Amino acid sequence: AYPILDNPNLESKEGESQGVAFDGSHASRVSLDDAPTLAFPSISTSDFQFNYEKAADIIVEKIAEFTAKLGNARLVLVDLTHKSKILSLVKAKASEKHIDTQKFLTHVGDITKLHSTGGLNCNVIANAANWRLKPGGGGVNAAIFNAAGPELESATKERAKSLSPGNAVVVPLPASSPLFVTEGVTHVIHVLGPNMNPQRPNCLNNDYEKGCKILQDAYASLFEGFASIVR
Ligand code: AR6
Repeated sequence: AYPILDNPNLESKEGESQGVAFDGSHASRVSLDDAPTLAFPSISTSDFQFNYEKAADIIVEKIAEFTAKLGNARLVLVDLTHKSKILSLVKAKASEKHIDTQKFLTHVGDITKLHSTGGLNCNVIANAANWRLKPGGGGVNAAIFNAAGPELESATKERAKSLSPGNAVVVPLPASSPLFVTEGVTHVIHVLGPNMNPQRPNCLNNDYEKGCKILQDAYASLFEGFASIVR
């Protein structure tokens, strides 16, 4: 029911108006009610050292494609601090492209505490995973596996043993997982992006032609995975 999503072919269409800054201070006043919502981190731009400008272009391009087909569902790009370079870049580019502000938001906060500390209801969260789909390794992967408990590790194993760059795997979270109980997260989507860090597996040695293609595929797989849950 939740296959590994491989390079989906997707139509493209742009959204309408500007993306809203959705920081903690506004969270209680802006309601996302019960619309299906995917919160996702910027894939590959921290430990995997992918260029911010190029990543921001790809994020906005893929959001423009998908907001048009998501019905009332919403996408939220999350990062830990207000100083996040990728959040500022994506906000600016989303505004230039007139992305629909009802369908795409940015949010400053911990992706594992969106409901409890951010007042934001997101039923699906994405993880910037490693190819082994293992806990640890730092970054958002360590945070999500820690917050979700061993339930996520076993549920992940049932779906896939590994992931190749540019792909995503949808994992339904057991109702006993702390992330389900406290945050209302029902699915985690693991995504593997392109790696530009020579200390990590499958380093692309600055080959941005390949890297951009893989990052586009990664977001397409992620958003297609989310769409498969919403449908
Ligand atoms: N909440 C929200 N955003 C976060 C959080 C959090 N708790 N933690 C980090 N970020 P990274 P990558 C942001 O390095 O570059 C792992 O070790 C962070 O600021 O987690 O794809 C895996 O095992 C950045 O914007 O992922 C892989 O081996 C974004 O999440 C490798 O690192 C992604 O940063 C993946 O590297």
